[in-house]
Amino acid sequence: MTDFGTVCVVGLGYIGLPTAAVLASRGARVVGLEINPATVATINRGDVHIVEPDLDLLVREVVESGLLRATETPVEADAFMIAVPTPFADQHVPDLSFVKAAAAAIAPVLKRGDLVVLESTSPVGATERLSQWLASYRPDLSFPHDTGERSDIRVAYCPERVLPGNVLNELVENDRIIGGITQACSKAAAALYAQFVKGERIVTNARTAEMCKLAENSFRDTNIAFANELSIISEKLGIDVWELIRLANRHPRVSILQPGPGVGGHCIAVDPWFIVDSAPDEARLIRTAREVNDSKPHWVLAQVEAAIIEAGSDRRTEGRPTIACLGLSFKPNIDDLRESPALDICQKLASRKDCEILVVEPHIRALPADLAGAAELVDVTEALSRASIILLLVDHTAFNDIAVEALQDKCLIDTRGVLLQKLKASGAEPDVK
Ligand code: SAJ
Repeated sequence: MTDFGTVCVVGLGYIGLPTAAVLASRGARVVGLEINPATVATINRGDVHIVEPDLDLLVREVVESGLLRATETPVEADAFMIAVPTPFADQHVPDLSFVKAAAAAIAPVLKRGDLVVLESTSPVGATERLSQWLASYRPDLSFPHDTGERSDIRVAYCPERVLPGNVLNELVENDRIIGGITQACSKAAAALYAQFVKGERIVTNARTAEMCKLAENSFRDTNIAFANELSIISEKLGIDVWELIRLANRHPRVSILQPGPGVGGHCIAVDPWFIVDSAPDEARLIRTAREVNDSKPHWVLAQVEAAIIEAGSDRRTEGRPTIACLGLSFKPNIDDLRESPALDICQKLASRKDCEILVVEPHIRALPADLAGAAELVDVTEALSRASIILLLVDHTAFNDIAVEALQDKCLIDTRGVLLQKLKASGAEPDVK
């Protein structure tokens, strides 16, 4: 049982809903505050509006047991966990309007002794601003940015760090970084997370916790950028980048990540910009990594362009060449198309008039609206039999079954190296871009 009688989770999205459900499954009384009425209705029926393994079962269980309910109306609680979007606006400037709106929503129901935790990925200083916003809405209460350890309300930052596709497991098992504005704030937040986190709860200050989250995703972005840059250099120098990375990684202190068509998702391609915005002159490597990763889809498109030109002068293709795009999602074995470089590449190809586009994406049933009509969703067998250019964009496990024979006489552009390695292992001399 939790020490916090009622916990209010603000924002029932990819992070808020699993967090609310896991907390409720540990016996806490949880109220989910959500602005979208359709989401509120869905959850109160015991259903889910997002795809995440086993989340549907857990939500049904805790809604049926009465421990989780969703509402559009703020209610009193002992702890508030804010998990709302923090996108960036023009010029990559962080947009904290959803956090501010969350503060405005919960401020009227705050009472002395309450804890407010921000989980959304945020620029350094956001937790203090949250405290200031709350104080401006509730001048009758004291807040930690102003009165320190004696504050009526405790405010802390605790970033989510779960991997989409493995959220329920990582929510419980991962270590958590907890940064209170004061030590009393950290202590209160650590007690809340002790209710459902088995991983270690490590306490620091709010600014370090905010930067820690940004540093984690920037670390990954920078390392992927290194792999992507290597792939471009290797192509120029006639080297197989996949073999190169495999060999370099045999060094005991080298661990290069994998190149791809670019970096997608709503975290790694976004969060580094929060650091760049805070320290534009200093964050040189972080900015360049972003630019390298953002430019990778254009490099892939240039390769396709070259293949189309070649196909035009090739007797294998009559009329418009047919291109099979394998994969649309932002990473393997999921259905999430948000900020997907594969989707971006397919959209640009589909807008061309000089080729026919087939899309294979085993995790969706219909193409997104802007591709429907301009491309055709087919299965892998049909794609391989109709296309002369095969463009592998996502390393879905399902594509491992593609037979080497099916690639004969095809032009292969393999952004993940999966089919290329298979062809090389078979001894075939691949026709690759
Ligand atoms: N990618 C590569 N090469 C690689 C690894 C990844 O091109 O070697 C690409 C993927 O294909 C994808 C993108 O990077 O397009 C991001 O995928 P990911 O699996 O690296 O990360 P996300 O965005 O699903 O989740 C990340 C995680 N952060 C880290 O691993 C540091 C997760 O723990 C965070 O909670 C999440 O961001 C978040 O919400 O911030």
